[in-house]
Amino acid sequence: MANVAVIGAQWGDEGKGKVVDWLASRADIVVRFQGGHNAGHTLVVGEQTYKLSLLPSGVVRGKLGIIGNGVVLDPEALLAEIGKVTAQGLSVTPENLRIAENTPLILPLHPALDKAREAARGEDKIGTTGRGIGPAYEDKVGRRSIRLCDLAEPATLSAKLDELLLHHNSLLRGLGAATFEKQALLDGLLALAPRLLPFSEAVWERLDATRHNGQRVLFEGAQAVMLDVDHGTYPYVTSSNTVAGNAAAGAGIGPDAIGMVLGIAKAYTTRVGSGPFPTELQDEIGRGLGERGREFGTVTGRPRRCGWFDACMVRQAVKTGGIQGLALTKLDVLDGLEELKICTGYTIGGESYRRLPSAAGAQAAARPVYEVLEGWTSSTRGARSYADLPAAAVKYVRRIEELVEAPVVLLSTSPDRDDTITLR
Ligand code: 2SA
Ligand code: MG
Repeated sequence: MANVAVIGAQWGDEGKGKVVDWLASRADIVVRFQGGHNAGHTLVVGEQTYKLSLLPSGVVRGKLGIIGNGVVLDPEALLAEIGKVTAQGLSVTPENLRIAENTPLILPLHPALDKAREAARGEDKIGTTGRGIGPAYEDKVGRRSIRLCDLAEPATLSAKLDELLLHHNSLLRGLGAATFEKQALLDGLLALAPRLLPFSEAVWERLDATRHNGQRVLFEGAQAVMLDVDHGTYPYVTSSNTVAGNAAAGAGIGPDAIGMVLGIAKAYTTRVGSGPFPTELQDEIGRGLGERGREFGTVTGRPRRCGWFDACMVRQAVKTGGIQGLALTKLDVLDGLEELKICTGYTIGGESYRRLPSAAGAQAAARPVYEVLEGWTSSTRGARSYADLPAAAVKYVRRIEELVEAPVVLLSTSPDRDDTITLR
């Protein structure tokens, strides 16, 4: 089996955690290549539920986990998460977790700036997770980041902190937020250094070795294509590239190392945070989807907005994200609905569109064009073969394939890893 990259095809929370876990059993190394502890991947293994934010999902299955340079890493959050899963019986050590030495760090000033900015935006807030993700990526592109490797060089660290604080304290002051002292930050980082540096290495060498040693790599995406900083519903996006194209850059290996790109899509649509959502349902049906699907943010606990499946948007995510096959999750949440709608395009100011245009005004004005399909009354929950599905459910899946122009290769019918149907 070729190396696989798994990415979200909607606005996140499509069930990547389960699918990555399912695929992890067939891989040797699981790599996170973007995002940070804004991600929330839920894995159900027997009686245990693991909620991972930063750790590559493979750690649950005893695989080597790699945090790539494309991630922004909050050291405190990492150590807290390691503590949490250790209490659940897992072991995370430098033996099974490696972190790219050139990974930019999230410092306490990043969430402070993230939150101060969101407060200043008021009604127009992005609805970020408040984890400092955006400000940390700004510093990376602005060439100011403190990176993991800097923890080994106190003199470099000290000079870089001066530059960082010059930038951040003036921003924080402007927003009326508390500023940061250099010495406290420096002391904090130097205290963390001995706990973090044992994980640090040039992970590109290890990844390069997989080209010869037969080890299989799984690239684990976080968030989703419609939250991509270029291809998503900008500015209501996260600050990294979530498309499969970034799996290579965010890990430190050539794009040819990615053999197959699997997109994950929910059988309906959800979104957490602000921004356009053409198929959103603010009625009983939408509330029902949220209840049956238990749609609450893994990291922040925020209720997710719910709506019909948007095939127009997923088709766009397939094209821009590089998705070759789809895993469709949570089909069972649609059980019992009399009829189902699928969005096939939009009307914007009286004109028909088969794509979501980039301009924010047009996105906000997009009204869905629906195709209506028959629902099913029997339960699909826990179905393990195509033959177990009602005919209307099969029709629904087939229609999605046609509209998004990608085959559905996996169907997930419950959070349990075994309740997965392989279609091709
Ligand atoms: P940020 O914090 O800068 O990345 O926020 C920017 C936008 O990206 C969205 N975003 C997410 N959307 C869905 N799931 C995410 N992860 C958690 C989860 C979210 C949670 O898996 O449940 O617990 O609330 C995630 N991370 C970022 C965010 O909502 C903003 O729209
Ligand atoms: Mg999630």
